[in-house]
Amino acid sequence: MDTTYLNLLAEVQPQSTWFPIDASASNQVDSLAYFILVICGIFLVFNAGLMVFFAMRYRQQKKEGVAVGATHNTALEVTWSVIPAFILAIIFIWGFRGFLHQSTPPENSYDIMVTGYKWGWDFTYPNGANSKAETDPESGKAMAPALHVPAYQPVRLTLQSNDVLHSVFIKQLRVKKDVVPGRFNQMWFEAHYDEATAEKTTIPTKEGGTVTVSRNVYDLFCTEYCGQNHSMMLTKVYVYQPEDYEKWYASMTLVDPTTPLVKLGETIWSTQCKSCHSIDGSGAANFPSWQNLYGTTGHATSAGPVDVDDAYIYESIRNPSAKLAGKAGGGTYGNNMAAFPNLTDREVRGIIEFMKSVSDKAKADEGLTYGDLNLDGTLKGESEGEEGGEAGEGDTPETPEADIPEADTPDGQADPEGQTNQAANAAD
Ligand code: HEC
Ligand SMILES: [Cu+2]
Repeated sequence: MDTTYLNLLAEVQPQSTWFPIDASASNQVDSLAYFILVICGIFLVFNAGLMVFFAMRYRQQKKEGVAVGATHNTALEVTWSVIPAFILAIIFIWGFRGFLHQSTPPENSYDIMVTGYKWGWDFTYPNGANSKAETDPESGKAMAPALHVPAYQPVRLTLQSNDVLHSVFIKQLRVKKDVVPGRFNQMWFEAHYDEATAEKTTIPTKEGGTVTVSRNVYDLFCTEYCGQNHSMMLTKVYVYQPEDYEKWYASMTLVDPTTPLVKLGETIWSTQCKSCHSIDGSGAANFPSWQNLYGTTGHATSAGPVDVDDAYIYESIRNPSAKLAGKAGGGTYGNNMAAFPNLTDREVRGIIEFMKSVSDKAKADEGLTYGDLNLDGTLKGESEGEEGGEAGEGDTPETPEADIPEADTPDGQADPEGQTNQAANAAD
């Protein structure tokens, strides 16, 4: 089972014994580190040299009795106290200035909120959008959401954790900071843009076309061991030249509040769930497929048989370990899904609607499927859908199918929220 995760790992860039390239304009670490290295080198050679020299020069040659050592030499003792004290003072002042510099984000910083969770990152940009799970540009494998930043502008990250201790480490930018539950930590950097090592890539625009951008790619690590899938938190930092960052920023899809729920759910599935959950029954040996899942009665789980309804799905997403899905041949799939605390309730609602649309059992109940809807949420066969919605209510407390056609009306918002609360209450 664990080997499945190996497929999901983003790949680490080649490592080196020396400092990785310095992509930071705000970096005050390297010079001090090299200074300390040189001081240490000088004293290593000096001390070891003296030791060898004395051992040879004053080696006992004749058996003439014990030498009488000098007990004091004031000049020598003052020298070897004052010089190191002076060097230590330089290191302290240098280091402290760097520490202050690093802990004081400039006022014109570009703000990004970072939430660490088991096991991934959520980056929220000033326009309210999040970066989505992506594909590793080097290995082509799925990877946690990445951090996208502009070059030549101070970037301030505000760090918070949804669960346990994590830590953000970007070695090329020389920054590292713990991500602590219940606390907002801050860190900042300003990145260079380096044309020579930049990659060119195309990103989709909002208008449906594509645009080419160039960017530097670095690794972003979690450096606080945070549990079984700690390594899945490895992701990338993309540093764009400023005009390209604008293009990326403009392309970010803010979730349009009028997006119909099924459509919203499909988008989330294809970006965040598809790597494990199929909707056509495939891959069921490793992960439960969503095909014909919704509406199943007596569905086997680690907590006994359940009915797959809104409450069960809500709980499976918010708290996956509560009831582990059972395999067809007996046993469970194990506790192998991370919670998705960052999905909003409306997004969870959307996933539920999408799961219904890929389940015959839900269709039989409600008479309305994803295929009956236009992409903008209106019904293809208007009258047929109305009927289906009303006639199919049955004995379940939720009748969300009837709500889909309303989702794109201005007041359609109220309904999905209500539904979600119902689901949440039922899950309690
Ligand atoms: C890393 C692989 C992985 C990813 C990605 C993943 N899941 Fe899961 N999911 C699992 C596993 C394994 C199980 C079975 C164990 C359990 O019930 O927690 C499961 C179970 C479920 C179940 C219960 C299924 C059943 O048959 O009872 C739901 C619902 C679910 N996941 C929703 C989601 C949603 C929504 C997403 C995306 C936002 C998602 N999962 C992403 C691995 C994954
Ligand atoms: Cu972590």
